[in-house]
Amino acid sequence: MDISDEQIKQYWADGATVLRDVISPEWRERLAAAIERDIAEPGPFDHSYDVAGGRFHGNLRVWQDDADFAAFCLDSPAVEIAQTFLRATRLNLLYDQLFVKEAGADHRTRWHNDQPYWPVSGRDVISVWVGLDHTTAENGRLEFVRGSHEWDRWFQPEPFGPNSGNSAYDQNPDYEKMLDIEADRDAYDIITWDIEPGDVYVFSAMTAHGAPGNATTDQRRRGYTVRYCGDDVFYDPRVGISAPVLVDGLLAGDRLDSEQCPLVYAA
Ligand SMILES: O=C(O)CCC(=O)C(=O)O
Repeated sequence: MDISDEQIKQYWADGATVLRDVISPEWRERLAAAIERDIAEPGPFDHSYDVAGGRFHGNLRVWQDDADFAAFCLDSPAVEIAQTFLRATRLNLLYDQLFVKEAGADHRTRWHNDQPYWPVSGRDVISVWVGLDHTTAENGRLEFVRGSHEWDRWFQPEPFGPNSGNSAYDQNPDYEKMLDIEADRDAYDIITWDIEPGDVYVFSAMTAHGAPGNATTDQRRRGYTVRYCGDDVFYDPRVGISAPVLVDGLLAGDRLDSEQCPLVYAA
């Protein structure tokens, strides 16, 4: 795969970058079909909801119920992307997640950073967000605050919608309240890219990010994110974690290797 040094530098300097046309039509077809299966019959961690204009379909750990999602998480270009950006000698799958904003699902993904929701310590925590549609500001492209992964600010998890799947995150006294970035956008260095099917956003779990709702009447916005952890990551079940991503059987300080977080690459 063609990943340039500039893209790797941008990921580490800015906390996010974009890769063009790295997911083949064959993989996109498999993912698209798997998404329709999950919409028709959602797995157990469904966090979908309806907004006035359209439906948001969200779900996580979908690879555990679907062979095509599993193949993508365990043995697809996503693994190589994560391994390359993290320069990992070992890589675990953390989990995967669907974010489908149907036309009219005009509900913002509010600004947040991910790692406060996840039971992992370390800097080598990365998301590979696969775009399956032409995606612009109108139907919900992702936005990132440049450099925010270096802030070392842990923002208190809050629900994303009326059905977040876990709407009562415990308050962690060491976390701070999320900044109202939307109300003061000019104060932040916000970076974003339109994307086409097969492009991916690659971003750090500490990068503040969000996305507008889908304000179109006729364009879906399907996003499928896979999260991976590299060499410096250990299990760290803090207060405030999203319950579905806790891992049974692991103790604080353990490597993630487990049925839920398999090792997908080892040098
Ligand atoms: O797709 C979205 O709207 C949000 C994605 C996101 O927050 C993530 O992948 O961490």
